[in-house]
Amino acid sequence: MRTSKLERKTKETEISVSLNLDGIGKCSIDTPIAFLNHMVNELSVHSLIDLEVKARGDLKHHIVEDVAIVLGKAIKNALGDRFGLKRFGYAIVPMDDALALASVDLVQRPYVSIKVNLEKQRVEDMACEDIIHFIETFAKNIPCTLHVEILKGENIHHKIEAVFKAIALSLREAWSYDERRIGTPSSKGMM
Ligand SMILES: [Mn+2]
Repeated sequence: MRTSKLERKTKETEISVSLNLDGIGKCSIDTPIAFLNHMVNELSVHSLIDLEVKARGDLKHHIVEDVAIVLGKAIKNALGDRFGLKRFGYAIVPMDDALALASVDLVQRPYVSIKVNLEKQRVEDMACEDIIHFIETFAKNIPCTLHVEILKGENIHHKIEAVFKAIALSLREAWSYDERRIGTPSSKGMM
């Protein structure tokens, strides 16, 4: 079982994350931001990580950023040497009118490209720029390469939710084991 626990306390926030990458998608997400809880819940359910997150802090932006850092680093710790993994994963996920694509490479070279057309500044109780910041910060702390694109859609809640589901499915694929792979899935000999 690939598990990890991580806590981070600063003058701005207090975050704790506990996870099992080889879980069943059982989660308890407790932050003061309802839409963030909803999206991190989607990440857990569709990537099948068992995940406990507790976060408190002074400002929403700080909480969003620090949850992304701690969650990303906890995944990094659980992944270990990344030997035997499929390494790549991708998904195209619909949610009613919305269609989103995510593609991930678990090589430890952080690069994030997010191509989304969000016409509104907010969704539910979050600023859209904070959602984008979450995705960026999360991927950079895993670290991995992540490309995200919203292919179409009208409803902003659907569009963002489809993105999170696509990221979850991509990660699940990428960190699953390839039975035929011995050692590191890289011609360099390291990830
Ligand atoms: Mn929803």
